Amino acid sequence: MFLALVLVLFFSIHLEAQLQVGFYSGTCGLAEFIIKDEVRSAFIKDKGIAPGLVRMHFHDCFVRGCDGSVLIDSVPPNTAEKDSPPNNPSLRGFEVIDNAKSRLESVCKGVVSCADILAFAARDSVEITGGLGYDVPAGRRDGRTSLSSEALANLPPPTLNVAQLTQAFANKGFTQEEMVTLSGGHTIGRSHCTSFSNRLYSFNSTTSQDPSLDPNYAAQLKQQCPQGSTDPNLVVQMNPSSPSVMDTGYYQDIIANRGLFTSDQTLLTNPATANQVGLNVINPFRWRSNFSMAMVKMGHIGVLTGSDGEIRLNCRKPN
Ligand code: HEM
Ligand SMILES: *[C@@H]1O[C@H](CO)[C@@H](O)[C@H](O)[C@H]1NC(C)=O
Ligand SMILES: CC(=O)N[C@H]1CO[C@H](CO)[C@@H](O)[C@@H]1O
Repeated sequence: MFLALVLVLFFSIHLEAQLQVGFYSGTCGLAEFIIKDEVRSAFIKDKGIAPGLVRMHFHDCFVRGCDGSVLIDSVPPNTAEKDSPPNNPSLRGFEVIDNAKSRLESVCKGVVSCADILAFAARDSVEITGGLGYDVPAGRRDGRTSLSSEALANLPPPTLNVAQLTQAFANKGFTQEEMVTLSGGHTIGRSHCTSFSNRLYSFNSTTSQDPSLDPNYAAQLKQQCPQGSTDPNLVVQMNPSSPSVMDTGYYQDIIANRGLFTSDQTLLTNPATANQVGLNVINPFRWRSNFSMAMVKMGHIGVLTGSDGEIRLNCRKPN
């Protein structure tokens, strides 16, 4: 009887294992401050750190949940998430996480998970680029597995149409509305030419340039991304009018047929998503608060809590 009670208690606690705002207040009170400080000083040197960390959190959460798996280095023969095509060479900001982690290890050893550091750093990046700050529920623990194949299978490619995007986000528990909201992350940052050059040069067998792309913007992109360029490092800014500001410029771009990816411009092809794009343009406050709420929700995907997983000592390798 007692054993049964213990089991019931164990499982109910286990099921309710949740993240908590202020999780480290008793065990590492300076954690959030230290992370914010590292994000700030990195951002001063390189504005690209902010979009890099926002995207990194997304790529962590969509693959095996927010368990810091995106941070693990490949160890042959395993190819880790970070070395799969959606992440390499485009993902950036790993050093910020490493620097925060080493400071945290020196003040409170083995306490703050890498998955939480990334969640806090993404929030700080939203804030530092002018987005609405939000409390980050914490208590994630780190996973021990990172597989390139899972990044490929779970991260939506930029060629998806609105139905496919809706499905990809539904697979992670999001509504179509939340998908549109989160896509607004593309209001900051950059893209490699390789992520959209098909729209400029090889759209389909009869049409080389995507007709849904504003021809003037296409011409500009062609200058920045010459056909047949062998330089895999060529990049362009997303939302060129304000690439470092968390505003609704992304949605304005879409309305002007200047969404960079097929997956951006496609939001105009469905009545419900097009309507939402328009609402976000008209009411930037709506998007700002929706975005922060959706980021909090994203941070809950598939988290390890309680005694699951571990607190990695080095974010690049399981203990
Ligand atoms: C809706 C499906 C999505 C697709 C298909 C997609 C695809 C992409 C691609 C192809 C890039 C450019 C990578 C490169 O070539 O450098 C990119 C960049 C970026 N994405 Fe997404 N993404 C999506 C959703 C999101 C979400 C949900 C967020 C965050 C909330 C996000 C945040 C970013 C940011 C901030 C960048 C710029 C990264 C940098 O400057 O380093 N994306 N995305
Ligand atoms: C190529 O794209 C154009 C413009 O969207 C379209 O009219 C045409 O039918 C497409 N051709 C093929 C072969 O898919
Ligand atoms: C997904 C989401 O949170 N949508 C909300 C965005 O903001 C509007 C207005 O503030 C709400 O009505 C939506 O539910």
